[in-house]
Amino acid sequence: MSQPTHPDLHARHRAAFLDALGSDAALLFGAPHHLRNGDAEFRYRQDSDVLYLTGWREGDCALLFRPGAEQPFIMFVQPKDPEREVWTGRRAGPEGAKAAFGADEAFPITDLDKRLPELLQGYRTLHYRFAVDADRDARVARAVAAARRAARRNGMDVPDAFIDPARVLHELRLFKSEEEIALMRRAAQITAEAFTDAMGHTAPGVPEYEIETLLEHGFRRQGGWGPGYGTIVGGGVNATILHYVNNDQHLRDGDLLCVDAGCEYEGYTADVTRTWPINGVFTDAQRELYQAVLDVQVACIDACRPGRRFLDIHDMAIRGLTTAMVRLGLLEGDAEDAACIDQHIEDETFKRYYMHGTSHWLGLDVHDVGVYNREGQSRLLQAGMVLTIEPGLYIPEGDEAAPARFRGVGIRIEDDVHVTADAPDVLTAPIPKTIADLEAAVGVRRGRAMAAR
Ligand SMILES: [Mn+2]
Repeated sequence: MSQPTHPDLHARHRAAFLDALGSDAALLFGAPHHLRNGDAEFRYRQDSDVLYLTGWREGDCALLFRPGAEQPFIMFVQPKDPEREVWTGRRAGPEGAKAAFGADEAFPITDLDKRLPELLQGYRTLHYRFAVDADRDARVARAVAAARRAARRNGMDVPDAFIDPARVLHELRLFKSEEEIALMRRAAQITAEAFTDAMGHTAPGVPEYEIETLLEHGFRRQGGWGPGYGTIVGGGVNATILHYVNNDQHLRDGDLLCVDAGCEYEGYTADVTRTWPINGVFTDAQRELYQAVLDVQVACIDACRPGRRFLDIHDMAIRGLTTAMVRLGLLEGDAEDAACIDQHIEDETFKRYYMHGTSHWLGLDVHDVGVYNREGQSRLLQAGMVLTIEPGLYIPEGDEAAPARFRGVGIRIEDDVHVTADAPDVLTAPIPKTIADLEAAVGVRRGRAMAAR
C-alpha cells in the first residue's frame, strides 16, 4: 500500500489549513488524468494543493475539510478493486486513506455526490475553485442545490459564499517551513549535479536532446521525480526563444548554450537557468553580455531581504539591464546619464531585449501560488518565501539595430532564492555561474573525458 513520505509535514499543513479556515468548509479535487494520444495517458502528477495537504498521489480523489466537525478531514478516493489494481497498480483505498494519510473518515469517490449535500450543511462559506473544470462545478452546484432543499426542512446553514482556495490555502503554501526548505534544497542539489554533468558533456556537435536526457537522467538517478517543467535546451540563436522546448538541433562551435531545467523532488521543484559556452570559452562579445546579466542577477539576489517589495527586484533588474544595454550600444544614449536611462525605462525600449519578469514564487508548482499584489500594492518579501531571480538579455538574430557581434545571442541566469531574516539563502548556489567557473566546468571535465578515450 502506498505510504505518505512526509506524514508529519502534511499533518502540520492540514492543521494550519483547518485553523485558517475558521468556520468555513473547503473542497479540493485531485488532478485528473490526461490522455496523451489514443488511450495512452500522460504520466500522472497529483494536484499541488492535494500533495501539500496529504501527500496522496493517486488520481480521482477529493478532500473535504469541515472545521469544528467531529471528523474534520474527509477523503474521497478510488476504492480498492483487485481486478483493476492488476492493471493500474495498488490502491490505498479508503482504508489506506484513514490508516496512513490522516483522514478522519474516507469514502469511495463514487459516493461523493451522494454524501456531499449533507456534509456541506452547517457551513455558510465553501472554499472551492470555480471555473477550472465544468463537470466539477456542476457536481458542486448540484450538491449545494440538494443541501438547500434539505435546509428548508432542517433549517441548517448552507454555503452561500464561495471563496477561491487561493485566499487561505495558497497563502499558507507561499511560506515554506524548514522541512519544505530542506526538500527544496535537495531538489536544488540534484539539479546542481545534473547541470554540472551537462556542462562537462557540452561540445560542438552534441545534440540538444542529449543534454536534455543527461539532465533528466541526473534528476531520476538521484531520486527525483523528473523535471518539474519542460526542459529547455537552446543552443545559439535558440536561446533567444524563451520557451524553446524542441531541443532537436546540434550544438555549434562558438555559440552559447542556454539551459532552463529543474528537478522535482517530493513534489517540490527547482527552477534553474545557466548559459555557458559550447566550446568552453566565451567570446569577447558573449563575455560582455554575460557579465552584464550576471552583475544584475547578483545584485537582485542580494536585494531579496525581508521588507523589500517584490516589484523592487524587477525594477532593479530593468534599471541594471537597461543601463547595460545603453553601455553596450544596444540602446542609444549615455549610460552615465540617469535621465537617459529613465527615459528608456519609461518608453519601455528595454523590452526589445528583456521582455519577461525577473521573479516568480517557487515551490510545489514552478510558478508557485501566492498573490504578488495586495490592495494594488506589490507585497513585501518575508522570511520563508522562495522566489526565482532570472534576468536575461536576448538579441534577435536579425536585429539590424544591435551591434553585429551581439546578434543571435540569448543569455539567462536563474537561481532559487530563499528569503531569510538575514542574508538571502541561494538554494542553487552550487551550480557554476561565474565566467571562470563555467569555462572550467565545460573544459576541465571534457579534458578528462578526452584523456580517458
Ligand atoms: Mn523560472
